[in-house]
Amino acid sequence: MVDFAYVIAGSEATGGAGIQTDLKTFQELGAFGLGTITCIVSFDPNNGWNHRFVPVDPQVIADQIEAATSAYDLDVVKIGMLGTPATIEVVADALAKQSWRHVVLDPVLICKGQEPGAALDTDTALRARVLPQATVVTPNLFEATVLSGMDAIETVDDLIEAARRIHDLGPRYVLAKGGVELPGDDAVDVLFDGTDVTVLSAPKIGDERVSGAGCTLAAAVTAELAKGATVVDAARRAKEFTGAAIAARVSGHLPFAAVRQGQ
Ligand code: PXL
Repeated sequence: MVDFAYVIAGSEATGGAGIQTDLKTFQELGAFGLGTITCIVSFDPNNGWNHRFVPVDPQVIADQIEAATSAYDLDVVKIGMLGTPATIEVVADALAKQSWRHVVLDPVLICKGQEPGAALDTDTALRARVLPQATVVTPNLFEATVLSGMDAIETVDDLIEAARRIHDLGPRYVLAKGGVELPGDDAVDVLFDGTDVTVLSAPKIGDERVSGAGCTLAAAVTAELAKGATVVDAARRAKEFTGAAIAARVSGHLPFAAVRQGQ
């Protein structure tokens, strides 16, 4: 049997995040990966490595999704960076055309090179069109703060409260990630299924954010779900896989390190 893991996300030209990371993760975890590109991010080495962001034409996104979903009977998809309300529209419409066993949403709200206000537009459109179709959503601390409407998330209890509030927006499972920014020695994630809270904890690896960690976690959840795991098992395995990818991180000329899968 072939376990298909499909991703709809942006390209990040240095290979540390985005769809490149998603496909590497799928490959390492033994799923057949295929992907649809929504936007192209090229960091600018001559301008503080800021993001240069170019959305793909909505019709070209629709064409890619048509090709992928016509080629195979896909039932598990990860949604990564969408970037604009127009992209969110076309992806949400395409998702609604078939039923999915799992839609894993990494709610990437903004990248640095986008106009101010883009996070707000993206937040509004994601909330209205994609979150209700998601079965699993994986916000980081910033995204959990925005999506929950809380003033701040400073403790594990706050993170649990944010997960509860985001659950009310429609997704079946919320996997909220504390990351390095939530105070404490451990990187804590909380999984809320509408009834039970599962706290996943592992010692922090360094105290700097590593590019692509969030992409890797959501992609690993997607691959494990594609292979038939339950959401709680998928979340546990994904956290382990992401920790290993953070530990094996690579550094180059960028001001941050990037995850390396499967070392
Ligand atoms: O890590 C978030 C992310 C997701 N997708 C793309 C990105 C980034 C961050 O740079 O460029 C395409």
